[in-house]
Amino acid sequence: MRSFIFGTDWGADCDDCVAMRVACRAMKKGEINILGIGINCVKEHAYASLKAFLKLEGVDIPVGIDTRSHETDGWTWTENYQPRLAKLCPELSNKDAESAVRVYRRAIAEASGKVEIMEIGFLQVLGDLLRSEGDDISPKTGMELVREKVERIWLMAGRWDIDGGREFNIAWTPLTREASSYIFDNCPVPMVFLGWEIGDTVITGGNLDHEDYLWKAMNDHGYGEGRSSWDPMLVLLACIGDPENAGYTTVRGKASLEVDTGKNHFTPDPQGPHAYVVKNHPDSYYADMINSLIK
Ligand SMILES: [Ca+2]
Repeated sequence: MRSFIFGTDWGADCDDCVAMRVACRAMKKGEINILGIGINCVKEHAYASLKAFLKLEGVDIPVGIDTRSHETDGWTWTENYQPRLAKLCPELSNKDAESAVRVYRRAIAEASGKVEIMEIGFLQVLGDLLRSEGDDISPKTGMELVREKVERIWLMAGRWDIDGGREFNIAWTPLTREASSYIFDNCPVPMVFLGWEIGDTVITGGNLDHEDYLWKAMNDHGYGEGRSSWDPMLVLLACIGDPENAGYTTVRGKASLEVDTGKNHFTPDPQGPHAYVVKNHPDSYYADMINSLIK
């Protein structure tokens, strides 16, 4: 079975909740294993609300957080769906969470085989992982662990339909801009990007029963009618594991990012370490698939 580490800016938007359900359902069906989750956007109830969501989904996965991630460019961090979920785990707070980098290092070091990473949020935890030194978990550096054990990284990141696009996950905060640029230039394993332009017009979640806690989370965030599917499309692509089978064509090359502006660029190259996906089907094809998986 394929094993994953899963990064999320849980709380920044509600498509992460839809994506989390797609991932949890795949895990419950025995299609994938999720070894650890890292939250790279930390609000007051981040840890408790995600642990509650996982409990409701019927899975138990180690969760770490990045305590620096509140340092942003004037973002108003509203709580939206987290307080309602956090009430289900009142004994938990962010102080109970380990650092996301430690969760990742342990998951990779202890994995019996290869690991893949799916990321639907900011990239500073992945950057910190790559630059981590040996510790009590493993004498190996993060770069060594990733090179030896990580097979591929799947990212909802970038805007690839226009040169110089700026996309939230890699452009919004100084932390993620610096980390994204570093990762694009130094990550030793292949990366597959699902860009902003792919999921924006694919709307999912509006079909859910109004008693479903996933629908309540989406409604708390202001999207009871459904939300763009940036993150669930990335998770579904990663779970299927083959872009062609998931309904995409890929463009190979090398991604780069301007640290000061957050503008992304892509140089096509058939041998490049990166690829972004392009849709082969109308939006309804992907929306129907996700809506049936989360129902
Ligand atoms: Ca996200």
